[in-house]
Parts: sequence; C-alpha cells; structure tokens
Amino acid sequence: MKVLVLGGDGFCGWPCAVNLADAGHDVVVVDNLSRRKIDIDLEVESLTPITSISERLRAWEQVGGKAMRFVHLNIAQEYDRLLELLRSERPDTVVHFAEQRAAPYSMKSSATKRYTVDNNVNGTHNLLAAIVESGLDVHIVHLGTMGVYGYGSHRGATIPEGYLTVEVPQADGSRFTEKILHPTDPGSVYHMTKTLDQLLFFYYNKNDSIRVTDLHQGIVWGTNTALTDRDPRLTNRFDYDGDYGTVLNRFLMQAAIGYPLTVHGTGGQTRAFIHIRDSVRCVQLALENPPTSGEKVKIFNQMTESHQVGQLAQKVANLTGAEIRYQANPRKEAIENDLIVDNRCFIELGLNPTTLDDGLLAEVVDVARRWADRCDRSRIPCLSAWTTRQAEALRTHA
Ligand code: NAD
Ligand code: USQ
Repeated sequence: MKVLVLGGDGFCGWPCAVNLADAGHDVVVVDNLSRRKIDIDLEVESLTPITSISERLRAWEQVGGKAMRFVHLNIAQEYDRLLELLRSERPDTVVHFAEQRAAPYSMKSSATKRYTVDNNVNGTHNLLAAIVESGLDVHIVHLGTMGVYGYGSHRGATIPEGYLTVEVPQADGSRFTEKILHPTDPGSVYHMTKTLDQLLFFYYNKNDSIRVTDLHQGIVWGTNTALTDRDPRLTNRFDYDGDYGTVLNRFLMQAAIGYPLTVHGTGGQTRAFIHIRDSVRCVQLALENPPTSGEKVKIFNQMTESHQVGQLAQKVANLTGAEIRYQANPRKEAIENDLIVDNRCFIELGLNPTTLDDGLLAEVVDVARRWADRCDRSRIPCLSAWTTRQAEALRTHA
C-alpha cells in the first residue's frame, strides 16, 4: 500500500513509519518538525539523543530498510501543498499523527491553547477537505485519544468502542434505541481538539463517505521498538519534561535518576496504557483492515490495560527503590475515577497485548539511566496549571 504518515517524525509516528516500511508498504513521512521546534522554545530535549529526520531516513536505508521519502509540510497551514501531495502520491491510506499532543502544553497560556486548537482542528479539517477535493478514495487512520470519553463519570460502566446504545424516551411513553457517538468529556484544550476531530470525521463520513478509522489511544509508554533499536541513529524520542513527558515514562525516568516520583494529588486517577510496540502494531492492523465503502467511522479503543497513577508509582518504587512524592495537582481533574474499557476490536484482529511486566519496565529504566546526564532536572516539575486555582495550589505547596 502507498501510505502517507502525517507526523511521522514524532514519538508514535516514527516507529510506526519504519514498521510500515518494514511490512512492505510504500511510506512517505510528512511532518513540519514543529515538535522539534517546541523543544527549542521550551529549552528541553528528548532524553534520548535523536538524529535529524534526514539522518534517520539515511540510517534506515543503511540498515537495509525499505526507503522512505520525507515531505516537510504543515498540514494545518499549507492546504494547497497538501492537496497537491495527495494528487501526486495517490495514497491508499493516510495515517494522521500530526497534532500538538500534550495536555499540559495546551494549558500553558492562551497562546498555546490557540495554537493547539488552530493546529489540530485545521490540520484534521484540511486533510478531510483535501481528500474530498482530490476525489480519491483514501482511508484515514487517525490517532485519537481515550481522553475523549473523559475520566470520572462512568460509574462502573464499560466504555464501548466509540458508540453508545441509548434509549430515547418519547412523549407517548414509548422508547426507541439508537447508537450515538459516545458523549465527550475532554479534560484539557488538547483533549477537546480530539473530540472536535471526532465530529469532523463523523460529518465527512456521513456527507462524503470518507473512510476513517479513529484510534482512541491510551497513554503510550516505552521508547524503542525492535526496528528503531537496529541503529542508534534510529532511536526514538523520550519526553520527560513537565509538559510533554507522560506519566509512566516520567516515573521510570525519575526512578532512574533518583528523583522522587511526581504523583499528582492522591494518585487515584485511573488511565489507559499501551506499550509503543503495541501502538505500532495496532496502527498496522487498522491500516490493513480498512472500513468498507459506506461504512461508518470505525472506532477502536487502542489500549491494553488500565492503572491507577498512585499504584503505578508504587509498582515503580517496588522495582527500583524510588521514593514517591505526592504533590499539588496542576490539573483540574477528578481525584479518583474508574475506567473499564472494551478493547475487543484489536484483540479480535490478532493483537497480543504487551502488559506491564517488570522486564519491560526495567528496560525503560535502563534507557533512562544510560542518558541520565542529558536530563535537566529543573524541567521535570509540571508547572502548567489548568486554572488560577491550581496555579495558586502549586505556589503554596512548592
Ligand atoms: P509527537 O508530538 O511526538 O508527534 C507529533 C508529530 O506531528 C511531530 O513530529 C510534529 O512535528 C508533527 N506535527 C504536528 N503538527 C503538525 C502539522 N500541522 N503539520 C505537520 N506535522 C505536524 O506526538 P506523539 O506522541 O507521537 O503523538 C502522535 C499522535 O498520537 C497525536 O495525535 C496524539 O494525540 C496521539 N496520541 C499520543 C499518545 C502518547 O502517549 N504519546 C497517546 C494517545 C494518543
Ligand atoms: N500525572 C502524574 N504525575 C506526572 C504526570 C502525570 O500524576 O508526573 C497524572 C496526570 O495528572 C494525569 C495522568 O497522570 O492524571 C496522565 O497524565 P499524562 O501526562 O501521562 O497523560 P495525558 O495528559 O492524558 O496525555 C497523554 C498524551 C496524550 C494522549 C493521552 C491519552 O500526552 O497525547 O492523548 O495521554 S489518555 O490519557 O488516554 O487520554
């Protein structure tokens, strides 16, 4: 298949691109390198040293990988070039990772809120409009988030894969049942953009029969896959800072450098997780099992397990001897929540879930120890507060 990987230089996109090339697909990586520029603005770097995109692609060919091309393009701002790219490449599938993906970054200031909305919503909409204008039958595989369902109000119910069956009462007392998009409950401006993406897909699928698979992915942990491990120049990024680092990788990295594990609030927040190797595998499964013509948007819950943040910290502490430090929560989020998730679609397609075993956790600690001297400890605290109330709590408990 001919595949465009939008955001193919990023944490999830890069291992996905090499995996698809390795599986024999004809891959074009499309990225505006904005993630690398945000690192420069924030004065922080990936814990692992990452090479430039051209060096990555050269190294990939030198280790025998099927060649990939790179197109530097901003999908949110360069509509005409995006349309031209679709017309010239005529892809079977576009895998769409190209969004600003950090909740804390999206909540830093009104400038980062506006950037996140402009970038994510325009990017997704440009892609949909360009596919319609090109007249091509392209399958979009989009990386969405488990966060669209929200955390806190499920009251023990299992979260279905995208659609909820509801009963609607009528004036005469009768009821009819309907399958609707699961109600959304975003917890940050970033998560809100993903709920807007979901609506864009719903509309373009209904109006123009665009084929879409929307992957509601949990928090990705780990760093490399067998393919990015083939050569140091292929190494994947490892975000650890308070804006871009995600919880489990942060805990593992903090344990590696002897920094107390930063649990927000009580640690009662439950979240869904998936290892980077499974994330890559899921994207391939979604791409190779597209919706049929006229089928409604396929929604898969791309996660393999749920954990409470405090229990994760305890697990990492047991493994490494790290200290745990509970801190004021910079986020406005439920103190505690349950999370029961249906993920049958991927299991039925053959996913064999990688779960949180000690060996894999230790592997991440080893990577972090190896690059510990690249860590800037001053960038570890999460300082992006959701409201002035959280900002005040951070100041008082600092
Ligand atoms: P990332 O920031 O590492 O990668 C995103 C890539 O997209 C970057 O290389 C960036 O330069 C590029 N990009 C952003 N805006 C662009 C634009 N307008 N035009 C072209 N390129 C653009 O993020 P990631 O962790 O790889 O996440 C990828 C996708 O997966 C995101 O959409 C994110 O919401 C989703 N996701 C990530 C996680 C996670 O834990 N990392 C979990 C669930 C879902
Ligand atoms: N948390 C801590 N300590 C930390 C960092 C985070 O306790 O040092 C807590 C947060 O308060 C939150 C939870 O851990 O309750 C998860 O935070 P996170 O930063 O790991 O994840 P999140 O902000 O939800 O975002 C990440 C990705 C995003 C993706 C999302 C999937 O950055 O792109 O969409 O995970 S999900 O969480 O399933 O919505």
